[in-house]
Amino acid sequence: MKLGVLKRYWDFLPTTSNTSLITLGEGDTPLLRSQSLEKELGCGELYFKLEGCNPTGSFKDRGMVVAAAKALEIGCSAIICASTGNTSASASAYGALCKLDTIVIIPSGNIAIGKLAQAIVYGARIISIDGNFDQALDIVRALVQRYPITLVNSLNPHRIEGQKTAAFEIVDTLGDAPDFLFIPVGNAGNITAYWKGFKEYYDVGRATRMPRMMGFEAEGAAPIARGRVFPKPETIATAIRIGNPASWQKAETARDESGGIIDCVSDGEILAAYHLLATTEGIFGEPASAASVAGLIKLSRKGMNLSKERVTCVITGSGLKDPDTAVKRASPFLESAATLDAVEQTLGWR
Ligand code: AN7
Repeated sequence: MKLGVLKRYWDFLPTTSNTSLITLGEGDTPLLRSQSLEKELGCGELYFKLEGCNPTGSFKDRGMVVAAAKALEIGCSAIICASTGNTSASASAYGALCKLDTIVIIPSGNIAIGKLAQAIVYGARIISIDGNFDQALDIVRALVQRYPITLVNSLNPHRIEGQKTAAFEIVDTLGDAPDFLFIPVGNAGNITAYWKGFKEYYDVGRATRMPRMMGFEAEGAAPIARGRVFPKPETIATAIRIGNPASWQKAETARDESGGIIDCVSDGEILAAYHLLATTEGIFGEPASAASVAGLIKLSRKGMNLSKERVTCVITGSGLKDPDTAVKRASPFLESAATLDAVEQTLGWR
């Protein structure tokens, strides 16, 4: 049975005797050994942490379960977030579970259809703004100053607490921390959370080392990599279409303390990695998730030697969230009359 993040890591989380043990079955996601890229790139060991296997299809559930439990604990009856999609899907699900009024503010036209479907079906109040994620987050930050409503973006420290459990799981599964962790970066909460998790496990002796944190933004939305705000971020990976990340400084700290980097990858590199992951490993991550793999491919092509290293790539969300990107990029269908003969001919088998 799935324990859920709160029960499994209770002692490492900001829990009290008044914290409800809610769960939708988040956490305990697969860590898969690569079947092809590992050899192709010459990695010592390569693993994928499949966060798309969480209940709403992304890593956000780990943090949201803690944020929702803490909102319940203080008697708050409403939660709010800005989102590029996955946070809104997760907030809506846990909001429904906890009977909280859930408000999500999303950038119009730039959220994958599956994520929007989730917020709709879970019953959130959805406000689509004519602006981007950064503007939505500014509005949400102002609203929570004025009204008694809990912010459930990763500015809420309980989100980070919950998300750090993914690092715990990697160490629990491998027996120690990997040498490198490759991870997509958008609002920079997740890289912050992983680093916190790896440090905490190291501090209590559950790991003998800590990984280098290798964060990757999209080239058109690369504020940390480029060292400047992107007022008009653009990328096909709408989940990480963020120009002024809330956890900017913390992500730099994770990078610097770990001896890692925060770099960026182009949309072309993201899509190539997205297809490669699906066609060679059987893993369907969403475009933003593929930024971690695109980053690994980029560094390996530049000559980085990983032959003695243990590498983990975080696949942050499910590819099913964004069917439009999948279908748009597909090669044209083969068309055929509805007969056995015609299909055989179309296949070139007769
Ligand atoms: C699949 O849902 O920001 O660096 O509002 O959905 O912690 O922001 C999503 C981010 C990576 C980046 N992969 O994580 C949101 C949102 C996927 C994501 C990220 C997101 P952060």
